[in-house]
Amino acid sequence: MTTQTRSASSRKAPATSKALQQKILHHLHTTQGTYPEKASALAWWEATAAAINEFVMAGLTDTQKTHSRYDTRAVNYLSMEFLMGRLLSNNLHNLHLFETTDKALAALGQNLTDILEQEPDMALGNGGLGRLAACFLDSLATLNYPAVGYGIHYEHGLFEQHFRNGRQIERPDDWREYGNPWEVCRPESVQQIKLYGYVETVYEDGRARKVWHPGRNIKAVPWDIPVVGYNGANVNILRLWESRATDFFDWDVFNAGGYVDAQIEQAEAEAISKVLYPNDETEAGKELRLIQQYFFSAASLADIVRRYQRAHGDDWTQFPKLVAIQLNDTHPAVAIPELMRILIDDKDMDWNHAWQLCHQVFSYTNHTLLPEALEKWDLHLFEKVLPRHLELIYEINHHFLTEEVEQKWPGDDGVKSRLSIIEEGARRMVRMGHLSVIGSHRVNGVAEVHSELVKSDLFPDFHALWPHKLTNVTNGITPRRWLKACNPRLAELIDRHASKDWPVRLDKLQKLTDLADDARFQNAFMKIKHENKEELADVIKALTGIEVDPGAIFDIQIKRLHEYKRQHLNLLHILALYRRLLENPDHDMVPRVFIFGAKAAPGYRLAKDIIFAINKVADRINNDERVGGKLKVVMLPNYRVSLAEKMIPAADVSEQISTAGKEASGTGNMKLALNGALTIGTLDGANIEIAEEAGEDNVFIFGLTVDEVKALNSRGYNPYDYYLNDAELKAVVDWLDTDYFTPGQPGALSSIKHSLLDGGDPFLVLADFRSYAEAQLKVDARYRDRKAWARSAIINTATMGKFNSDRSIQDYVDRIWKLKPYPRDNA
Ligand code: GLS
Repeated sequence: MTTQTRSASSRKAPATSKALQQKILHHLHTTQGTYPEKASALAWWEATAAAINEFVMAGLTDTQKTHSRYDTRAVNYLSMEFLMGRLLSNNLHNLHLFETTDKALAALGQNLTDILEQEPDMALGNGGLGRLAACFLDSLATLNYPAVGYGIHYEHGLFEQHFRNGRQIERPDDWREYGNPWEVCRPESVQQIKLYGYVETVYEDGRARKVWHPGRNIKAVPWDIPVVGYNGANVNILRLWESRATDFFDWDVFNAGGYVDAQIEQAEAEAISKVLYPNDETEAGKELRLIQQYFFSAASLADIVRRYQRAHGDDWTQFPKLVAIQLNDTHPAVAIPELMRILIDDKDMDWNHAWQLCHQVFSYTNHTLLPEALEKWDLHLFEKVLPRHLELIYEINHHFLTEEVEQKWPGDDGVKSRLSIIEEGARRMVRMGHLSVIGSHRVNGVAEVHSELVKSDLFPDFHALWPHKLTNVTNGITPRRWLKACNPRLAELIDRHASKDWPVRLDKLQKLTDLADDARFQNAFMKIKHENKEELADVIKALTGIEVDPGAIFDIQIKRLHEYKRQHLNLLHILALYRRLLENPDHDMVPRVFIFGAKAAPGYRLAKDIIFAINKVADRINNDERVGGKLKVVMLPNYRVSLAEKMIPAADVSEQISTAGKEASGTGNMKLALNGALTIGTLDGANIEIAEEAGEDNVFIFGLTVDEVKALNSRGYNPYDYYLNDAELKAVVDWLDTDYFTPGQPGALSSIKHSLLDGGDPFLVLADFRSYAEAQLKVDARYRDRKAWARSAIINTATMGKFNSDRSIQDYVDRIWKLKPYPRDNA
């Protein structure tokens, strides 16, 4: 990506390029111990990061002083995942140091764009949920809200994806292998975490007390990553916990010759923060996963309580005034009984007082309706790992059922069993969703339609009980990373035609709608899109060897691979186009490149088969001269944040084709539309709100609605009804059963056909196929009318203001967190 076109900053850089040059050289010498003629690209990156860190750390210190001086109320955002991506480019943009650094490095004979490529992605998340957490941290800092992100310092983030003969191969991701210049270890804030063991009841002064005798102690070591707000705003922290053994190394065993045994405890303890579970929206169901959840929740709570008590001692009256805790999904739900344990067992508080505090501080975000993603823990497992917490959960449940539920529905056992935290059955389970709703004062979904479904389908009884508890906060994305930094040409065009403060006031892009019909603006807008496509074409060539024509429509589907997201619907349509071209080489269509990026959970067979199918179909089509260059298919390996930053600015079409009612929100849909892609999508998640903002004329909506999906399912869906009545659909589904795409291996792609027919097609791919194919014809027709396309693309960019994550954060602040902004002193 060229750097000369970076948009002019609206605020002055805090250093000249000369001064920065000196700093970089200084760090090259003194922290890297090398010199320009010898330094590797990695050393230049480290030295540049160290130079920039001087500004970051100064901002962090000022922010922390300000927070402590005003004793600020803060939100503590507990999340198992933070998908931060790379930090250097983002920090440079947020500090208005991008151009200065570019110049400084150029004067040193270095290229900033190449240096930025040295940074490994911080991939401590799976997909949307983790990236949302990262966008929220950016917005919280930008808006000067006191906030701490709490998560896990995974040694290995999301696996690296490679393809071997078209199949996904996973390799560990070693993002910190050579250190991480952004993080600071804080040994002074280490916490001890207890696990296993048993609970004893002791009687003191006629009172029963519970004493937990843990079977294991683990050390939680915090690493702080500064989060730099835009425009020199606050610098907050993301605190990530790493697990270590309490007794690091058993000298006695070692000396007695047990070299390996001496390290067992260490290995077991370190396993907790070793890997991120690579499941998106599926429950891992593993003891280790439960321990991970408790480990980081308990460490974070201990830290929150420690910070509070440092200022307020045993005066708990201020606690709910100063502390808000957001549970990002149910993963940290065990924080609720943990806070009860701290207050009751450690601080000697009575139940009602403790529960009152608890309930005031917690709130919970639901991110999915998929049943397999709604966490439930086997009660016996829970009891083994967290015996005291299970007792506390029983007690929370007892109070809830006998006081609240009984009062509302006297004598109704049916409602009690539906609402109980404990699910009865052959295997008794602890329902983490119920615990989260009961322990929180607010619960939110992540897009309008999703929040309505949370009320009506997921938690209807809770909604009847507490009509004001459930609310909506539509997701958002940070325009700093997802437009200003990743699409500098478009950012600069916007700087010139809308107001310069659009990176913080994204609603101001609306002004561009006035230019949607202006031929010169259209040309400028489409020229940028074309240049971005040329750059992506280079990336595609470099990563896959495939040559694509930037004049073709770039049609992009990037997201985790999951049946509900329906990459296979996209694939069936590609097969239909291929077939049309084979039947009639003159078939008239605008050349199209279908580009995918997706990782599949390693244990999700069908998802991996779909990746294989896409790769095999791509091989065949890309090497078939008969299609005359009208159709190409590309699956880019190792989709991640930094690759998304290259793909999104180059997209013409954004594929958002989930089964209605399944995608809670989506955020890739927002990023692509903001960068001028036209959505082809179902009325699902935030697509609905995108269509409202952009206008139905500027998106291509198809398929069954949420209500139609429900109606079809309750009538009894039979995929054969569609398969047998649509010759083209039947032909492409059957094609998957031949060896056309896998020569010599008939049946290699049959699992997809099987899932669509005998497997019952749970995500209604066949039901939506025809309407999808028709919508794709409209895409083709619109693209032929260059002016109409440009107009729609501009309107998409212009109308995405609502999806600024600053707006989401402001909604959280107004409806849930009630924070006040505190710009740092000395800013
Ligand atoms: C997810 C949803 O699937 C997405 O629709 C949503 O945009 C995201 C953030 O709210 O959360 N839930 C989940 O478990 N993973 C997600 O990406």
